[in-house]
Amino acid sequence: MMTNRTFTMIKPDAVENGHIGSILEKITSAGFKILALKKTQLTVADAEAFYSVHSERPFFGELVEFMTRGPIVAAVLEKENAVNDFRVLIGATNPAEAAEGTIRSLYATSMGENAVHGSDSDENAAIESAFHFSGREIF
Ligand code: FUP
Repeated sequence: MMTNRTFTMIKPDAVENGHIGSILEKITSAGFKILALKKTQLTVADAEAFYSVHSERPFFGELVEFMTRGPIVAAVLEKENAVNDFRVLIGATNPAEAAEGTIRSLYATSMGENAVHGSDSDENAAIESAFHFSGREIF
C-alpha cells in the first residue's frame, strides 16, 4: 500500500477552546497515523515565513496576529492519499462552506479562525513538516 504524509496544525482558536483531544481523535479515527506531534507557539517571524505565499493578501496581518496569539499543536500525519484525504476531513477554508461532520464545520468559528491547517500538496507537506520537526522527531 502506498502511504504518504501531510502536515497539520491545530490553530490557536481550537487550542483555546479545548478541542485538541477531539480533533486528534477525529484524525486518528479517520485512519491517519501520527508520526510527529508537539505543542508550540509560533513567533511573528515563524508565522510570516510559514504563510509567506499569502504575504501580499489583505488578510496577511490578521493571519499572522491570529496564528501567533497562543499555542498551536503541530503534527505530521501518514495515510494513503494523506494530503487529499486530510483536506476532505478538515473541510473548506470557510467553515460556513465546510461539509457537515468535517473538522472545520465542527470546530472553526470563521474563515480567519478556522481551527486547523492542512497542507495543499505533497511538496508543501514536506516543507511544512521540516519547518516544525527535525528528522529525529518523526517516527
Ligand atoms: P487552507 O488551505 O484551507 O488552509 O486555506 P489557505 O491556504 O487559502 O489560507 C490560509 C489561511 O489564511 C486560512 F486558513 C485562513 C486565512 N485566510 C483568510 O483569513 N481569508 C481568506 O480569504 C483566505 C484565507
